[in-house]
Amino acid sequence: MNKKWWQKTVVYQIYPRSFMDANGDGIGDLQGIISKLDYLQELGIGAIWLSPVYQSPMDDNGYDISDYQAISEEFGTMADMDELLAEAHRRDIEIVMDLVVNHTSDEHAWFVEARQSKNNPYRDYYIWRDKPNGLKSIFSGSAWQLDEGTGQYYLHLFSKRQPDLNWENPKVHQEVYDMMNFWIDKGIGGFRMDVIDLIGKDIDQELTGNGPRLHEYLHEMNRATFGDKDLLTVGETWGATPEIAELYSAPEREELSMVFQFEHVTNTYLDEGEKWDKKNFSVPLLKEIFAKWQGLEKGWNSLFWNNHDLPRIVSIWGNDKTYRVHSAKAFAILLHLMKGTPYIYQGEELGMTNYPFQTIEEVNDVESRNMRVERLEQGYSETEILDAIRRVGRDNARTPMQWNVRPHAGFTTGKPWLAVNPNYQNINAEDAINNPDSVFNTYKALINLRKHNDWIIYGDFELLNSADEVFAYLRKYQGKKYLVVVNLSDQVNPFTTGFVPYKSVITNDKVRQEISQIELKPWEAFAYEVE
Ligand code: TEU
Ligand code: CA
Repeated sequence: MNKKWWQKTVVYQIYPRSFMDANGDGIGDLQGIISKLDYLQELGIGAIWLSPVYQSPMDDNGYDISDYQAISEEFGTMADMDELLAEAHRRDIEIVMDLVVNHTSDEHAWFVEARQSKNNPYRDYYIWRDKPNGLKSIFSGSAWQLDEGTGQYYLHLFSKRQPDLNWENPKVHQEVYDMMNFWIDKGIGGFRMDVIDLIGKDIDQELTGNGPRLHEYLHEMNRATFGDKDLLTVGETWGATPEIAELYSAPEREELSMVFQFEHVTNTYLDEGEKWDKKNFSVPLLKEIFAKWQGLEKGWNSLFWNNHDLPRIVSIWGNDKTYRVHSAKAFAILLHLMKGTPYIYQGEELGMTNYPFQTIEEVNDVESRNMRVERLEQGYSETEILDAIRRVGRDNARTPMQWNVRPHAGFTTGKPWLAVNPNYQNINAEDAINNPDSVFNTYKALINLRKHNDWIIYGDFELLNSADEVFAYLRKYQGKKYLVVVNLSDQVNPFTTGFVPYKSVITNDKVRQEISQIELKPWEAFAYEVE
């Protein structure tokens, strides 16, 4: 097997706006990140996925880029970026940049030019039609916006300030590859590719995800940029099945290292098109989905519960009240002992929770705000809308990191751009580091285990039969067996097995001497080497 650094590492995602504010303006920044690198080194991660820090009018908090080769003033300067790279490398941490090339900002020079006239040389960098078709924006409403000046409509699959680039134009490819090589030359560790499954779209067929030319483009990108470098590349692919994931990540296809698949998210609570409607968490379905993905043969998995678009795992599937610590650790143990590269989203290692939004004024996110306008028109009540935002709104993940018990959780000395969760007195990094029983120390232990145990990286995966709410699996490697058992429930659940525990790997409870016939406590999770 072809062993790569990115198969052995654990990646930590930073949402810069909300991580650490060094200059007191209430917005997280690059110097803030640099000041917390020691914290990340202590946690043990090997790479940071940095959400966008490029120049941007911040309509979608940086996912609307107006200059790919400049740093947003809010976040710092290119000198700060170079310093971050150097300081991270000094601690053996790679920096993986966010590559957002399905669309730009409407303030990007290419779009400013493109909308000047129908025959502007940049017109073809974007997608124009005389009449809209039925395509919908992922952020509500039509995906077409009339450009008054030239009388045509441009496509925007996200906000109207995020016009889609025209990937049918080879000049766009070259611009993107040049920009990628600029960052590669700076020494970055790779790219996380935003909604990359949309770039091969067939607009007139109203086909957006997994379009006909997608893999041709990615292969070309690989050859023109990172292909001969040892970089981590991960595509955000909402529509990927294991078959599709192999197209992206089978090494001989020369595309990406891995993709983020979302089946475990969409099938259980965030069904496409109806994200805002309540769906129940089904553990049997979760088991089925993971067992299927763990069987991926020709590619490589990424493993995650959270990112900046998703609700906090302890709140959506765990129990963020009575069993917050136990359930946060249970999800960590369940995921980090599977096969694939784990990603931790900032604050997940503290067991941070969703935010108790009371009014729409507290909400910043463009997706949530657009949804509200649309749903009010459709007759939903303000209460129903806020319920949905509290459950799955993106700002739940975006409230500032909780560092300590000082005002605003030590995130800023100013006024934070988004309110800090009031529970920071109990949930914060400083307390967590010093408490051996904290969620943080379970994450730290899991990351450390991965560094020293190849079975976690390469072992085979086998799902075991168990009670509905119990997730139990076996990893097998070089003649040894490792049993992982997690009770994903507030209830006690039975567990029966023929295995004898030989050596404890990790647990969120007391080490058991015997496991052949036991009652699992609520959210109990453990792993043993077994015979
Ligand atoms: O997300 C893609 C995407 O489809 C999400 O917007 C998703 O549908 C939604 O957030 C689920 O709640 C990526 C980025 O991760 C996201 O932050 C950006 O807003 C989006 O692309 C546009 O760049
Ligand atoms: Ca700042």
